[in-house]
Amino acid sequence: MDLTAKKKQLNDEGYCIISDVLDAASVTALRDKLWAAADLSEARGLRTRNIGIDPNEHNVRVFNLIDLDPAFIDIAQHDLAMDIVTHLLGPDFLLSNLTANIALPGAKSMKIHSDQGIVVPEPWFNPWSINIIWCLDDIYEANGATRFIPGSQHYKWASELPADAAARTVAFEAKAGSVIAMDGRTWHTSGANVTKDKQRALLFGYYSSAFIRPQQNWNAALSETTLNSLNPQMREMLGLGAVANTRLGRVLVT
Ligand SMILES: O=C(O)CCC(=O)C(=O)O
Repeated sequence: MDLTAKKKQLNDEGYCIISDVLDAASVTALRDKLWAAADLSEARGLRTRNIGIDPNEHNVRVFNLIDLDPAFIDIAQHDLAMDIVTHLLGPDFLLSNLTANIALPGAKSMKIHSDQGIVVPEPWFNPWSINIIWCLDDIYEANGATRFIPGSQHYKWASELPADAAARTVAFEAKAGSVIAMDGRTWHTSGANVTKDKQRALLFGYYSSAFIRPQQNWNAALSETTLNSLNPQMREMLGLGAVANTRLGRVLVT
């Protein structure tokens, strides 16, 4: 696999797909841990269904995964993820969150959006955020694969979104164990799962440039156990240290 070519595709087309990052056993283990994490989240009082961003209860949303199982801390700082995120955003970035969306049969599309548009006001001239999407199932149109508008990473204003945006979306296709890297400016949505019995589980590692306040302050909800387990890279990526805004720092000292 030519990672250089994949990174170029991410630059040129707003996404790339890298296959065979996780082997089958790891995918199965992560899927099991994800369902256990969903149960733990519910037990802690953080709902996983009907949370207001999906049209019905057939999407299972699990937030703050790094506080639910250490396996997700490893995923959040996986070498491949770090490499691709650094490629697009540069070295100064934060992990906003690691979440999951399991689209069960009957799940329908959410509203089309760009993730960068949620955290940075328009116009959007640069990639300042990225989603690293981990496929825990094969994903394809019928089981509700994420849909995106090709070329939409170039939209600078929300007004550039075409009236027929939904019709222009294309479903990603990837095997379980793949990673999809998606420029935060790419407009996208979850697909409808029209299968009878196929699930679609995806993990979303959302990273943004360090000067952007993350979408939600999940760090404030990390347990003592999780906090004590974090390595220096993870602590830095979560913005837990008393460090300067490094991008600004570089401007001042160079
Ligand atoms: O689940 C998906 O396919 C997309 C989810 C998404 O875009 C979101 O939660 O913001």
